This record gives sequence, structure tokens and C-alpha cells, in this order.
Amino acid sequence: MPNSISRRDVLRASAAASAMWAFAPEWALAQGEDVPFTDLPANFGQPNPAATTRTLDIRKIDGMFTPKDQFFAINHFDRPQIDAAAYKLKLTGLANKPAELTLADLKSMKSLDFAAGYECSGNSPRGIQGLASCGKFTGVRLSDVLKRVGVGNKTREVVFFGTDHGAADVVFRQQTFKLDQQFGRSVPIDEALKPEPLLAWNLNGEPLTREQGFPLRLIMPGRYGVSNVKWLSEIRQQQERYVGHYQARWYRTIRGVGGSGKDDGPDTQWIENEVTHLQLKSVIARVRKTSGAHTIIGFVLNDGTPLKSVEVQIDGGPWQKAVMDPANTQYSWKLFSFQWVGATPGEHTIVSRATDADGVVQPTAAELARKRTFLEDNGQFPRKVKIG
Ligand SMILES: Nc1nc2c(c(=O)[nH]1)N[C@H]1C(S)=C(S)[C@@H](COP(=O)(O)O)O[C@H]1N2
Ligand SMILES: [Mo]
Repeated sequence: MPNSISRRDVLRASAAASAMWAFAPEWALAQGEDVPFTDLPANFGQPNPAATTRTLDIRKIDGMFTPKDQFFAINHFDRPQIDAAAYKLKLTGLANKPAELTLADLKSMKSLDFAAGYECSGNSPRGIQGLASCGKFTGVRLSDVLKRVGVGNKTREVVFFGTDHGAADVVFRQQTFKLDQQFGRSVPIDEALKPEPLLAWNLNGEPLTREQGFPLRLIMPGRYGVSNVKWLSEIRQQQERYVGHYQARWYRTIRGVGGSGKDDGPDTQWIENEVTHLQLKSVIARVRKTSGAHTIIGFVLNDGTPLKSVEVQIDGGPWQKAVMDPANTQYSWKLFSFQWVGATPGEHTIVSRATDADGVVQPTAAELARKRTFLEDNGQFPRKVKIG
């Protein structure tokens, strides 16, 4: 019976399938029950139609890609409504051949799909880590577009502007100006020419939504969300560093290092940095009751450095290794699961921590105490759940 499937084949296929799904079979089978978190704010998950930003309810994560209507969104100004037919991307500054490219021009170039997971640098336990998502973006390599217009021999910085703008305070010594600011971000030319950065027009196989930057946005894999400029209008090559509002002032972190140790004494050095690459973070997102165990599911975000481990700790016990999803890629979020056997009824505290191949360990909240500003909060996030 060469064309029929033997029982052995069936067993082999189901073994392969269960190996594949060893990660989280209950999702695929739509079985299991969510175990409630008891650490959620009272109004958590209530829809807020007035909000122009959107938070992902991470308890709903059920696979690699966040659906477009759940994908988190952060907008500093109104979300521009752009006519795709009239749209032009300006390539300016030190480009050898400055140009204006239509969407059709870009789409006629070699395109690719790219899995990118990222979070807003303001993502934290306050919003139950909901300013994070992962999408499959389709677009053209930024490096191909830069080469098409030529990289000027003095270009050191590439600045990306969105169509959106609005009034913002600009402080200069004792003066504060209320000036119209365009949303702008920059990266060094070396990073712009890497193979990963993408000018994307699709999210999960469909045109970007208005929220996510229709018709074209930048995706800078391994960086915080703020680098992923939406409603892209202009890419400017320049020699000088770009110190615009959203590059050098709004998105920066101030922390104390050195000195007498923990306390900010007279010897403390204050380090200020721009918000750029994702700091290593893991988050427990969901707990499912499965047959004979509980499955803890979460995600890791980082700058693309390979991971050494993700571990889970229950009620202050030993750290135990979680299993990574085989579908993870270098710049996706990295999903993990942990089989929690023998959970007893009642409330428990569960926490995860990630370690990368360079030996960087996700810090505890206490270890971040000397960070004065709230961005880049990648601290371990203990969760409380109630087993029924
Ligand atoms: N043009 C423009 N791009 C932008 C922003 C913005 O306000 N305007 N917000 C940034 C910030 S702070 C974040 S966290 C991400 C969020 O991307 P998302 O809305 O696709 O989730 O977009 C970034 N790109
Ligand atoms: Mo952000």
C-alpha cells in the first residue's frame, strides 16, 4: 500500500508534530484554560476608544505574530492619513543622487519578509508590558535604497523623518521655545547599511494600518520601537550628528554608576545615553492549565545577540530552564515556555530571567534602582497567579 499511510507513519507524524508543538501544544489545539493573574490593575484590559495609543494584552499572545488590530501603537502626534498614490519618499542631504521615490519605485526593487519584535522604551510592569509586539514586515532593504541614491563620502548619519509633527518644548539654557517639531530619528551610517534594516509597507502580509505607519515605515531590528519611524517622509544623509528632540532629548536614560556603590553619593558618575538598542528583557505573559501541568509562556526581546538561557523561578525556588520556540528568529521576539509540574492551589509568584551569549543577565528591579528616568526598564518582572 505505497500510497496509503501506515499506522507507523501516523505515529511518526504525530511524534514529529508533538515534538514541534512541545513548545505549546495547547495553543494549537485551542485547549487548556488560562490561569488568572492577580497582579493586574482593576481596569486592566478595558477598551479605551479615546486612546490614540494601543496596548497589547499580553495574555492573548498565541503565536509569533501579533494581529494588526492588537499590535501596540505609540504616536507622539496625530496619525497622518496619507494618500498612497501621491506618496513620495524624499532622499536628501549628502546622497550622491537625491531622489523622490514612489511606492511603486520601492516595490519594484527586491523585497523580503522580516520578523521583527520590539517594544517601546517606556514599556514596563506599569502597563503589564503591553507596549510590545512582533510582526512579519515586508519591504525593501534600507541599504539597497541608500545605494540606489548613493552614499555621500561624508555621510556619517542617516536621519529619518515622519510626516507627523507638532508643538514641543525645546529648552536652550534659560529659554524654552514652543517649536513645531517633526518626528525624526537617526542611526549611524554603518548601522543603516547593515542587511537587516527595512523600509516596510506590509505587516503580516497586508498593507500597514494607519496606526502602524501607512504607507511606509522604517524597521530597525534590535532597536527600541522609537527607531522604527512611521509615515516616513524623508531620509537625509548628513555628516553631523542629529540631535533632534526625539533623538537626543526625549528618549534618553540617566543612571548613576560607580562611586560608593548603591547610593548616589558625591562620587556617583551620571551617565546619559540615547535610547537605541533593546536591553535584554524577558516577560511572563500567560499561564495555561494543561493536562497534568501548567504551561508558562512568555517572550524575550533583545538586540539580536544569541541567548544563552531563559529561566523561570517559582516562589523563590531554583531557576529552571525554559524551552525556546523553534520558530524564533534573531530579531523576532523569542517565545519561551516552561512546564510547571505540581503547582498547588493558591497564589504563587513566578518570574523569568534571560541571559545572553555575552553573559549579560536581565537585571532585577533592585539592580536598576540607580536609573533615574523610567525608559529602558528591562528589570525582571515577578508575576502573581492563582491556581484554582
Ligand atoms: N513618525 C512616527 N514614528 C514613530 C512614532 C511617532 O510618534 N511618529 N512613535 C515611535 C515610538 S515611540 C514607538 S514605541 C514605535 C511604536 O511602533 P508601533 O506603533 O508600530 O507599535 O513607533 C515609533 N515611530
Ligand atoms: Mo516608544
